[in-house]
Amino acid sequence: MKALIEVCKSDITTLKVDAIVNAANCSLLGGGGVDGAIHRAAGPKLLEECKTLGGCEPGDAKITDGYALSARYVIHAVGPIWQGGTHDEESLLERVYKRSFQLAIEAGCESIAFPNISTGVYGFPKKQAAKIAIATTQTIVEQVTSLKKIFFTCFDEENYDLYMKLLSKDD
Ligand code: AR6
Repeated sequence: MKALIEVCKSDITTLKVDAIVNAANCSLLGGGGVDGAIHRAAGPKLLEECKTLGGCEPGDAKITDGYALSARYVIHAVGPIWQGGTHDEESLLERVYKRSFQLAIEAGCESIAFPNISTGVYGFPKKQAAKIAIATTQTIVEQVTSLKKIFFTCFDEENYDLYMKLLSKDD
């Protein structure tokens, strides 16, 4: 059966899923936004493991334990910084979603929750980012049967409305 795609408006750190995705930076050593919230909720052991990973390139992701989180794993995904759209930002965003799915599938995850990667501090236009996130996810859902539930966790109203609209169009 195909995985269900759900949109929710919540703090991603509270979700009981196999993996939550973090919108991280290249250092993987924490930051603000969702990254800060995940590190606070997971506790200091998460940073200890992140220190062993040697950073991460934009468009790539790395997986760790979830420690004090309800989620078993955290997938640290480094989205592109928006630079006007001329620096391969769209394909890097697509790649970071694909790579996150790949890591989740390899780890045997059935459920995964994404934040709206790159749409905060990194300044990626929200509608464009939502379209890429949804299209990439729909391709994965067609190809992979091991995933059961995929959550788009929208923290702000604008992203929530965008995802609800874009996903209802496909019904
Ligand atoms: N749960 C779910 N979504 C959240 C939460 C939360 N607790 N907190 C914020 N968001 P951002 P980026 C949403 O800035 O743009 C960090 O400092 C937020 O509303 O966290 O990829 C990293 O270390 C927005 O829609 O990530 C990097 O340096 C989305 O998460 C940099 O920010 C992403 O916003 C990455 O920037």
